[in-house]
Amino acid sequence: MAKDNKITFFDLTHESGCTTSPFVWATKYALKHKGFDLDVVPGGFTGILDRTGGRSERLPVICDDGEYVLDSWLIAEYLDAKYPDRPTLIGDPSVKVLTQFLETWLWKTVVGPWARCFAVQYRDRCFPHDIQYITESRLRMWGKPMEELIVGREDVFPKVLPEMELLRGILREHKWLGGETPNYADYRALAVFLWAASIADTPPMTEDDPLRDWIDRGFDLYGGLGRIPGMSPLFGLKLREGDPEPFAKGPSLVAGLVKRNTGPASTAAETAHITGKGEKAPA
Ligand SMILES: N[C@@H](CCC(=O)N[C@@H](CS)C(=O)NCC(=O)O)C(=O)O
Repeated sequence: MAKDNKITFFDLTHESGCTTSPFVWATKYALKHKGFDLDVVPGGFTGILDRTGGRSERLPVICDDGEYVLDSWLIAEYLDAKYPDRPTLIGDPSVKVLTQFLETWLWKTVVGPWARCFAVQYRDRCFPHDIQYITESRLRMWGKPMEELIVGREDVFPKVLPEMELLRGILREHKWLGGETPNYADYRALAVFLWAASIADTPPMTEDDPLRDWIDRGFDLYGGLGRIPGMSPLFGLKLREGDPEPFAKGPSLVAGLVKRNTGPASTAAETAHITGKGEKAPA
């Protein structure tokens, strides 16, 4: 049982102190959601095995009154199982499955391209003693030197934005992925943007991106957990002529996905449109 309401949290940060890993960010939020204070063990990429007493080469790791738990998902499940009386992170098992689906999509559409766009900053913001390890390990991971990965990134940023439309569509209809209040699905998805803000030397999203509201509310949670010094702005990308529309200006998803059928009045506009008896597409 957490002593003095504190859980030891092994962080993974840049020299700025900003947490750099989406997995670690999600865990930070999970601990706060459960109402714990964090006893932070700071550090970067090298020395993880030493810091965790030989228990892990990867972070996050937590230690709850002597009990070590490794892996972000296992930590979230541990917290729900051990502290069922505190706010739930995952709850129904389907939340885990659906969140993993969402996250896999988000990593493919956003994390992958942005990791390449920000590869140089990801290295340069590391602690000096981490730079050689990150340079060599990420060359093996990504297959190219960082300076080569970022070539042409000005063409990549505008292409990523329309790909996020599915997330925008859902968050137009719901305050949080968790519904009225955030849950672990929000933290897993927000972690992508928190990670990006830890390494973005140029904003990857436009000022008026509809995701901004959810992202801002997420960064503000728990006393501004995502607002620590060293985080970079995400919004401010200037589009060039010929770049794709960054987000849908009207309804973004097939109406049937987001509209509730409450009888003919609710589907009248759509029916008029698809039967050719109306001019306009339904709002
Ligand atoms: N499945 C693990 C993945 C953890 C992981 O890969 N963490 C990375 C940070 S993104 C790490 O610790 N990397 C250390 C390294 O690259 O040496 C989890 O969900 O916690």
